[in-house]
Amino acid sequence: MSEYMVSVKAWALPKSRRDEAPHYSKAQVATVLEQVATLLKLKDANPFRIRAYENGARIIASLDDDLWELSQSGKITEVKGIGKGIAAMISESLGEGSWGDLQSLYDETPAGMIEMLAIPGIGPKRIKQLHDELGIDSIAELSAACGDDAISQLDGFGEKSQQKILDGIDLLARFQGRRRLNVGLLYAEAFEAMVAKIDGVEHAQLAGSARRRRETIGDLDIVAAVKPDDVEAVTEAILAIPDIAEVKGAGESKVSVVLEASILQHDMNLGTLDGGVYQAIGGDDYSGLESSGTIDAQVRMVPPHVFAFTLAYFTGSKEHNIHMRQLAIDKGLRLNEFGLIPDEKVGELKGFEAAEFSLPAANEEDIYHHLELDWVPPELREDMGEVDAAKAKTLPKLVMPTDLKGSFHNHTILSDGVATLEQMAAAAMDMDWQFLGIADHSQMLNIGGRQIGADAEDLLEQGENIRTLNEMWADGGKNFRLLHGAECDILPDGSLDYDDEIRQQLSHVVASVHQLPTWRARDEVENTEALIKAIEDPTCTILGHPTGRILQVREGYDVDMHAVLRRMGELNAEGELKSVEINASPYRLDLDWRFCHFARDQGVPVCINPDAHDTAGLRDVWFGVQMARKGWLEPKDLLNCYTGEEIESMLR
Ligand code: DGT
Ligand code: CA
Ligand code: ZN
Repeated sequence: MSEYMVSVKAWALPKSRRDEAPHYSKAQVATVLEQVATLLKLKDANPFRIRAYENGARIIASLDDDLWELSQSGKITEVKGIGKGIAAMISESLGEGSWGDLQSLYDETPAGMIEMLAIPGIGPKRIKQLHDELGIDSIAELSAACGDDAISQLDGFGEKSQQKILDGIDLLARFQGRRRLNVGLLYAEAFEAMVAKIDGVEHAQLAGSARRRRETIGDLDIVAAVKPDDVEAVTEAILAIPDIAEVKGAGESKVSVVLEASILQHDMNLGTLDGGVYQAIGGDDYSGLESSGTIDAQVRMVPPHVFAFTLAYFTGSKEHNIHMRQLAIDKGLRLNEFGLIPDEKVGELKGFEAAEFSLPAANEEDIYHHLELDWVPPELREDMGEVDAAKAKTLPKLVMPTDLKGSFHNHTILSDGVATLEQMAAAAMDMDWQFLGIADHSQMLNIGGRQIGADAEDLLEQGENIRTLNEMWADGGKNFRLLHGAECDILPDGSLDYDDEIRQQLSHVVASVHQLPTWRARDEVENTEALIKAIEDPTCTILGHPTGRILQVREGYDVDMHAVLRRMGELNAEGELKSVEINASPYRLDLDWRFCHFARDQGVPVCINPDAHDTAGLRDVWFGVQMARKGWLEPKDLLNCYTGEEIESMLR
């Protein structure tokens, strides 16, 4: 049974954050109507009443006209589907900020029943039944009842629905807490832009783990430069942002809020996912959670001359900060979020008062220079050697997205992609790439009993098509080529899918494990042996998503990655080309960035692969670049940064 802690925000009627009417937005009114309909369902209320609120929510949400104007002119009752009662309620809420007698409806519903609504696959009707028959009032109680096998005994439930509920609780628990980098950054960029354009905010910048490009994000940290006299007004303006679901705190210099998905302006598009990833994350249930999710965010307001220090401090990491602070102490300086302060000047003074004596810093560079360090890119601030390298002036010149000239592992309609060769090639040319590696799944691959991979015959035909296209581009003087590879399954014994003679006809082979259950059931020794056997196959060029992890869903299988990378290093030293992939899908980011450094030191070239399943998916390389940067890699360490011609001659 589930050991996860689950805590979902209960519902509350919005409180007006404005001094004057209209007190709420159309979206807020629609949300309340929808919530009321659900609360009424939890009470088993009159179906006509429920329907009235449901319809009302839908109509208001899709209304073109200004709701406040309609309400003031009294025309709101003329809107088809909006009854007198609901119209009056809307007018009251917009005009006066209050919600009539709805508060009691919210109050009388146990918070735990509302929390249970967040579990995928269980609705108000069943929650009411669980409440009435077993007295279940919270997710914790529901989880326990499943563990006691009590749910499967209920009328209308069974083993299957009990398991589905458990899976749903699991999914919800995993989903909470941290969000993947791609999602965290969507919220971060939207919120940062809104804060930055508030009057009185001189500039605002994202800090924290999102700025350091960690693979998952706990909460967002924004630092804003605001003159002390403006702090109150800026605080008010932040709190008036309509996409704030909840205000957790608003102090003198800090605002803590929960952001709603509506801040993203448009629906979150998960794109075409790898079939395996899609299944692993929980399919449509997950998509639903993802696009309705929230994230915590903090804004810290500081006077402009302190901004750089606060930005550096809240960028972290904590470990990097501690190392920096120690360096400062060695120089008789005190480093904190307010300044870099000579000890002898401040004595007992603290905080802003002490900071008046700080050395000046117009930007982060100045802070690092005061300590005789080169500026450290945020991605490197993990206390993994960057402070020493900054002192020795040996920090790497990190790869940038524009350094990439192509990638090696992408899918088309031949396996589970949705775009043709021509479409994928056009998208790659749009990115100014010189080459695009096609690597569709091999024949073995099944997902849910359906063959996803390409038969050998079809694969060879794809090769013909690629040759024709390449000739056309060459004749037209276009510096672009498709590389004909395949993503060959690594079988449990380490051998590769397809016959040798088929693989020998390809420009490159991405060897990947997909039969995760088998590998996860085995120990590290067996898995390491099998992976080494796979990379030793003369046709193997790239080790694809080396551990099979899916972020926030499952760990990879046990494997001694150091041993695998060492062996790959030996093979490269012998003149073979064996590269390890950073799979850039934000669900994977595998090879983990923590191993990049080691791979490079072994002489193993790394490649960043979007593993794209549609044309938009090619843009995922950006996340791979972020991980390569976190892993200290420079263009010369990455196969992607060679020219198309160089790659052609390396692969042949
Ligand atoms: P997250 O939110 O869990 O993804 O990770 P961060 O790195 O954003 O951590 P968070 O939000 O707790 O704090 C933001 C930064 O503030 C953190 O990276 C470093 C700094 N910080 C927080 N607490 C401490 C502390 O106790 N000591 C020091 N030196 N720095 C801290
Ligand atoms: Ca954070
Ligand atoms: Zn793939």
